[in-house]
Amino acid sequence: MKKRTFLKLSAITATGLAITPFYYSCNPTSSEEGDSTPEIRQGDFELPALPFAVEALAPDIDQRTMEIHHGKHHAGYVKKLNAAVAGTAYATMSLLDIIKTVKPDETAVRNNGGGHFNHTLFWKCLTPGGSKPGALVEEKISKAFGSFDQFKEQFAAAAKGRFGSGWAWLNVDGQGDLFISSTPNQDNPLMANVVEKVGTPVLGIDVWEHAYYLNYQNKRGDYIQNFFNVINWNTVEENLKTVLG
Ligand code: MN3
Repeated sequence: MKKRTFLKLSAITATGLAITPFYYSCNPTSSEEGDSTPEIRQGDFELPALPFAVEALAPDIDQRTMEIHHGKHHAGYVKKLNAAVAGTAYATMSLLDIIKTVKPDETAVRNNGGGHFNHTLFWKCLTPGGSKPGALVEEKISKAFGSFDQFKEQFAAAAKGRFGSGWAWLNVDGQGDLFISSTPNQDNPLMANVVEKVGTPVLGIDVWEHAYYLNYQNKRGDYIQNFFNVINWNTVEENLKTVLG
């Protein structure tokens, strides 16, 4: 099979900028090439480039944090994921399928596959200066939470309340409605064999200390509040559309 052919699946936004819907980009094996030849990959996942400059989110997320978070932490998950899948059935699967399939005791694939997936989603959910929620996001948030303020309050509470390291998520459930959840470590709501409630995340916040400690130290609540300044709601809208089909 060829290297991932993301561009084929690109969408054109209202601004004319080509972007790749997150869930398509995670699923390279779903291309129309029809290549069903089993092939044992040695793990060819790659660290995606940031969609903005490392300093572009400052002061909400500072440059040094971004450099280490992307260049060291995320890079580390990719490297360890490639090592973990080498020679296994996971080596021929898309990242999305790996996440959906992984079992609780498959620790290396669970932690590093989750780490790669979660951070790839996370970068796409950020943009300098933030953007405004789209029509579909507004409609779905209003239906699920009553108002945007109530959503914000509940999302922030989930992020703040996660003990230790983990993530808070805005997800789509099986009925196409939104719900908030939180997962420990690098788990995420798509891990059907791992989580209590399965969903498809369209927005996530990393609350590991490596995501904020250099700038915020112990003040996780301040980091969460400022995260709302840099959310890329265009990505969330695209994710939502892709998930709802
Ligand atoms: Mn992280």
